Amino acid sequence: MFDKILIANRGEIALRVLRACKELGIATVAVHSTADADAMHVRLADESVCIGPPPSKESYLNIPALLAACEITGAEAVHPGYGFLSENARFAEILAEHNLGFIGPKAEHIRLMGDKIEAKKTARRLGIPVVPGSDGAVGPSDDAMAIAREIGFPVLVKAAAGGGGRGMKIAHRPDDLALALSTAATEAKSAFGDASVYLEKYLQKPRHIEIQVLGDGRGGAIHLGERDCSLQRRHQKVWEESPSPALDAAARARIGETVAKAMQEMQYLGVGTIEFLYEDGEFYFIEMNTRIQVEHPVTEMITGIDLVLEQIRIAAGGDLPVTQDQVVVNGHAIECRINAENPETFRPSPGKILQYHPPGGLGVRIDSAVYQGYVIPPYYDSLVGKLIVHGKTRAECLMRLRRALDEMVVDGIETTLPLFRALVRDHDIIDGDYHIHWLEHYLSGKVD
Ligand code: MV4
Repeated sequence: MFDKILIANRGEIALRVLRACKELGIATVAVHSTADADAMHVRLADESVCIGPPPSKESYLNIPALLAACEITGAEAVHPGYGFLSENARFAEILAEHNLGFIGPKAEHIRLMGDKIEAKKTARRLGIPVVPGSDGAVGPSDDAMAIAREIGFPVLVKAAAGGGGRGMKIAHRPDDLALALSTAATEAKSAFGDASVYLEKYLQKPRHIEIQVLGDGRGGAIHLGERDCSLQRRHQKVWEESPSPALDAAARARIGETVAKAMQEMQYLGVGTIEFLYEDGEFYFIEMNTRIQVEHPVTEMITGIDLVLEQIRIAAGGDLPVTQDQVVVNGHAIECRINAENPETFRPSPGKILQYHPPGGLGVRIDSAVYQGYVIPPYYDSLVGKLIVHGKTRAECLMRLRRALDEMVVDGIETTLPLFRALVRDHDIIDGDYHIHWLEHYLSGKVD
């Protein structure tokens, strides 16, 4: 096991990693920008190193500064959290070249899944169901129209280097295809420096369902059920829950087994998430995330497995904590991402938190790094904290969530708490009847 870990992140996830290290008896090194000198992760870590000015590029993404911080403190491994360098294959390699551990997957798997076309090819090869589409990039010599007609309209043009919804264009009819292709390619070139695009059948009202996996890197891998992340705004998840209200035990077992088998075959190491669109009882692979995700607590609450702690154990060469047979899904969990934003316009609202009272009680968890008097800086994401609630059933979970949301106080800044207080009383939400476009329709006042 590692003796000392450097946490290359900030905010709630830095604190989350710190907690796992503390439980494992591992010393911690926090790094921070000058804007984060008063941050909670800095206060709670055993040591801290200032790595640069506020902009992420000069601090949390500054690889030489992070290597220097490891060198000064004698940290043996780096936990990247999510975002920042967490899916940077080159960073993982550089750490290895300096005899430092990377708490994450093998660099080759990070790189493979970063290329959406290669990821999809790999998924198909491993028996994971994919969205019908072009087999790879659509080049100038390909007859894109013939491929599109074969798939059937509407088709979606996606950037190979994309992900997170950037560089996607819908062609509803054959007449739209030429423009969709050229716009997507131009946008992809300027956003990612790679103009390659591919075609997929456009699914109209799917759900976003993702499967959590854990692999030992030696052919052992298990799945920990799904999370339904369909409630999103502009590709930002807002509410995540597990189990999905749309799945039955048979569908869950079928996709889980398929994914676990695929991860065994590729000898995946660490935590990962396979994202699917789910429509009319069928799963369609879209992407794989090779990091710990923001919404990981939802899975922790229903399985009792500490994903960050296991991630560290596995990175140090340890075994999986349980066999697939020992994974038991217990009850229901919902996470609300509470942001420092206006609840209607979603304009960021950084500033000083004047009053802070997190809710408590049975089944209520808060993952946050804020405190009364803390000033949310304007440079980073606007996550104030995650409220995660557990119950024996979805109904009990909703009941507790309603109560916890009413109890929570964050004053001095605007937050999205009022949105959640409305959502938790909405009939479609109570019925679990929503899809990936539901929230945007709701926010524009036209729920169908
Ligand atoms: C799609 C799709 C419909 N059909 N692919 C958006 C982000 C990227 N990860 C994949 N995305 C989508 N891919 C096909 N073939 C619709 C979306 C999509 C979406 C997916 C998940 C959650 C929210 C979304 C919002 C808009 C579009």
